[in-house]
This record gives sequence, C-alpha cells and structure tokens, in this order.
Amino acid sequence: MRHLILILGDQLTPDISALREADPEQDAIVMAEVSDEASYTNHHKKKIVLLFSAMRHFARELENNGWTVHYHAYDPDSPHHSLLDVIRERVGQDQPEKVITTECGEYRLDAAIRQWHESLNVPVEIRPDDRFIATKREFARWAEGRKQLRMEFFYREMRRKTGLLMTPDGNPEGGEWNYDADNRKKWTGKPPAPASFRVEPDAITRDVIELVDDTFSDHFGTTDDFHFAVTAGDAEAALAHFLDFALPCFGDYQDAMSDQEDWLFHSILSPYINCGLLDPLGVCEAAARHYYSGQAPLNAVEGFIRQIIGWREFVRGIYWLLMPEYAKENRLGNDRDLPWFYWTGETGMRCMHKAIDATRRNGYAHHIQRLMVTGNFALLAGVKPEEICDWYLAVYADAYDWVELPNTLGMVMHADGGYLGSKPYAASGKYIQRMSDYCSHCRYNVSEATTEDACPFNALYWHFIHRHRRDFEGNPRMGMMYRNWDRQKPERRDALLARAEWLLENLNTL
Ligand code: FAD
Ligand code: DLZ
Ligand code: SF4
Repeated sequence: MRHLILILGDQLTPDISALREADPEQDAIVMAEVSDEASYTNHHKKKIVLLFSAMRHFARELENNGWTVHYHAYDPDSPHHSLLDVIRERVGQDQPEKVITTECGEYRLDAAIRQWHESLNVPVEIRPDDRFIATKREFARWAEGRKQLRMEFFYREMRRKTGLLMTPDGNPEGGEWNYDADNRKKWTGKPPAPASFRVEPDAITRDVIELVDDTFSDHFGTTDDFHFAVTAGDAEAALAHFLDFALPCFGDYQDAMSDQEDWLFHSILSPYINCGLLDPLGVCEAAARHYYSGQAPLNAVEGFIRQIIGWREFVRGIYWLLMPEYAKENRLGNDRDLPWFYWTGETGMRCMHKAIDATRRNGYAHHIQRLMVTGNFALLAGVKPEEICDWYLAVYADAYDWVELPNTLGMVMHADGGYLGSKPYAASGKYIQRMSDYCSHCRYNVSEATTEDACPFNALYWHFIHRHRRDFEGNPRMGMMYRNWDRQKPERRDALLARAEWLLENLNTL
C-alpha cells in the first residue's frame, strides 16, 4: 500500500484535503469509532449516534466509489481505545509509505496526532483543513496588534473575501453591513414556526442507536426520537427545508425564545456543518440566492450569513490563536461548582428548565437559550469556566472544542478578560421576560428581586455588577449599570445582595 488516509468523525466531506490526489488503487482509508473519542467528555447520546451513523454512511459511500475503507466499528471489548491504536495496527499490517490526514479541529487531538510519527515510524502528513473561509494564518494576521478583537470588523473582511451580499461596486447589499437591530422581535405564536426537519432512522442508524443505548447508557441525554440527517443528501434536504420554511423569519425572531417551541426559526444546521456533511460557504451562497430571488428579506439572510462567515470563523480563529492557554483562563476568578440541575433540568426556574430539558431531549438548544439563559445563569452565579465549558462540550450535537470553548469561555463567561466581546452578556430576568413567555409559566416572579419568590436572575444580576465593580466600572458600555446600582437606596442594595448571597448558597435548590 502507498498511503493510509485517516478520516476523522468530523471530516465527512468527500473532497476533504486528505483525499486529494489519492488513488483508490494504491491507497486505503481508515475510519474508527473508538472509546477515547466517544468518551473524552460525557457526549450527548444523540451526538454519538449522529457521528457514528454519519461515519458509517460516509464509509459506505466511499466503498461504493471504489475505495478500500478499513472501518473500525465501536466494540466495547476492543483492545483499541484510541485512534492511534487503530492506526498503529494498520500501519503494522499494511506498511504504508506514509499516513495522511487533514488537521484535526480540536487542540487535544491535534497535538497528539502531531506526535504520531514518532511512535509509528512512518511520516504523518497533516494537511490544512480548507473547509473554512479564513485560514488560521489569515486570522492571525488580521488579529495582529489588536488589543481586543471585534467580530464585526472581521466579518466585513469575510464579506469582502467571499463577495456574499456585496454589490458589484464593493458595498454591502442594502447599504448596511449588519441588520441586527431589526432582529429582536418577541415571538407570540405567529407566524407559526415550521415543523422541524426529520429523517427517520434507517437500518444503519437503528443499529447505532442500539449500540449507544447499550454502551453509553450513562451518557447525557436520550436517543429517543432521533431524527437528524446522517448523510450529505439528507443534510442538503435539511438546508432546503430551512431556506424554504424558516429563513424568511430567521432575522425577526433570531433572539426570541418560546415555552412551547424548541426550534423556532433556527436552521439546526450546525451539527451537519461541523461534521462536514454541509459546506459552510455553500450554505451561505444558498441563503444569498434566496435573498436575490425575493424569497427571504435582507435582515434574515444577512443575519444568517453573519453567524457563519462572521461568528463561526471568528471563534475558530481565536481558538487557534490562543490555545492551549486559552482553555485555562478564569479572569473573573469564578470558583463555584456547576449546579447539578444542569444535568437533570430539575429546577423551578422555567427558562432554565425548558432550555436544559430541550438540550437533554434534542442535543440542541438555540443560541439565545445557550447565551442568555444557561450561559447567563452560569456567569451570574460565578461558575468555574472549566465546568461550564465541559457541560457545553458534552450536551450539544454540534459541540467541538474549537467552537464551544470561545463561545462559552469568551462570549458567555467573559473569562478571557473581554478579548472576544466588549462586555459580558449579563442580564436580569427582565431580558428573558422581554424575549420569551417563560416567566408566565414560572414559579418565580420576574417583577420581584428580593422576595422569597423573586426571580433568581434579578438579585444575581446586581450581585454580579457589584462584585465585579473593579472589572467593569471603567467599561463605557457598563457605566449606566453602575449608575443605576449606585442610585438605588442603600437598604435596597443590601436586600438585593442578601437575597443573592442566599441564592448562591442554595443554587442546587432553585
Ligand atoms: P442558527 O441560529 O440557525 O445559525 C446558523 C449557523 O451559524 C449555525 O448553524 C452555526 O454554524 C453558525 N453560528 C451561529 N452562531 C454561532 C456562534 N456563536 N459561533 C459559531 N457558529 C455560530 N455552535 C456550535 O456549532 N458548536 C458549539 O459547540 C457551540 N457552543 C456554544 C456554546 C455557547 C455557550 C454559546 C452561547 C453558543 C454556542 N454555539 C455553538 C453557537 C450557536 O449557539 C450554535 O451554533 C447554534 O445555536 C446552532 O444552531 P443552528 O444551527 O440552529 O444555528
Ligand atoms: C466527537 C467524536 C466522537 C463522539 N467519536 C469519534 C470517533 O469515534 N472517531 C472519530 O474519528 N472522531 C470522533 N469524534 C470527533 C473527534 O473526537 C474530534 O472531536 C474531532 O475530530 C475534532 O475535530
Ligand atoms: Fe426565568 Fe426568572 Fe422568568 Fe422564571 S421568572 S422564567 S427564572 S427569568
């Protein structure tokens, strides 16, 4: 054999760089389901089903196209626990001239693969992952010399680079770069949210569901009602479903939350984009076509494209710029354990219960639930960044360290000192009330802050403002909050702090 080509679980893209110039006559492919990857965090059961089933479908497609694929299916009794174990055995049997792979998305595994040549005694060629708009080097060059990085300016570069929603004379379509201000409507049930896209599990997926139920029964979540796409064809159908039925309202209700609806007008495409079943640029081009053909308004299409060529690329750039030190940051000095209800959803706080319960059932919660409910609570409660990051890495079907970490540690927890965002997204219950109908189903009273039944977010918010005065008082975007705090009567401030202290002591009972 000439080359042994390793394809990882999130590299399910037919033209992945490792496969370029490869020859099915001389080269062979390795794919492996292994315990080290399936268990390095408490992955949601649906995430494992998605990846194993998508890997198996991808391997079958490669075989149909004439490739030899050595597929290591998961076996709890296998002596091969790691990808290296599997590769080592194949290298021993096939004696390839070299191993080829595309660079891994996570620092943990990437660092390990970069050492493999030492123990394998064959060269390991690691090719760039060019499924992103910006290369790592391009991002580093853009970031150089900037004290703080702002997504908006990077996003404009990506708009220019891709030409997405740009006029022929180089201006942003509609005259503005960003229509976020139009994207803050509360959803009151109308227009109705589209039914979520569903694929019924085929025989391969059903086998994997059985495997996961048997072998990963202690992992978070459930396999019940698994309906994710597991092939590129079905992921394309999921994209078409989003474009036709949800994109037109995506902008208006991007920040909305609902007690009744899990998915609203979101795309639910991140699990597919992140494992390679969908191409991010292709997704954006398809959305742009819907704008030009008059099927979706500009605020929706721009908002959607910004999430992908803006935020997604931006967080990846930050991850590779700052790892591995980034993962250890804790600039707000948080030391509280993650409350247990994050794993059970058993809390009287309706917004938290609904977000966590949807997460448990679906391996999914939309961005505002992640940022302004579960994230906001962890920020206000001063949870250790490491623990909340591990939670987010475990519980979502789209979670990979490179995208989860900057979102959680940087955007939510502000643990990087504001490198990623100019101010923390801390908010009281008022924000949740404005953007959702949760509060009317809650045992707590969102209009109260100090009483026994008062919404916990309220007093915790002021405690956060008070305890981090030194961190944020000088921040021009936070000045008004400090003026509001200082304006309150001393008795009121004392009562708020006392209530917050009690809440912090009793988090697990809320
Ligand atoms: P939509 O709302 O339809 O957005 C469209 C696409 O934009 C998404 O599919 C995704 O590819 C991209 N996108 C949107 N927001 C972001 C963002 N902030 N960062 C990166 N890409 C973005 N996203 C992940 O893909 N994996 C994660 O592990 C992850 N962890 C997160 C943790 C926290 C604490 C927060 C606040 C956000 C996290 N996000 C993560 C970002 C975002 O919440 C999800 O991408 C989004 O909810 C996925 O659902 P969707 O496909 O319906 O997205
Ligand atoms: C997330 C995941 C899981 C659950 N299982 C596997 C696996 O068995 N084999 C594999 O090749 N990859 C898996 N992955 C993805 C990797 O752990 C890792 O997160 C990505 O390759 C990082 O980019
Ligand atoms: Fe959440 Fe507070 Fe509203 Fe209850 S009252 S749903 S805890 S914001």
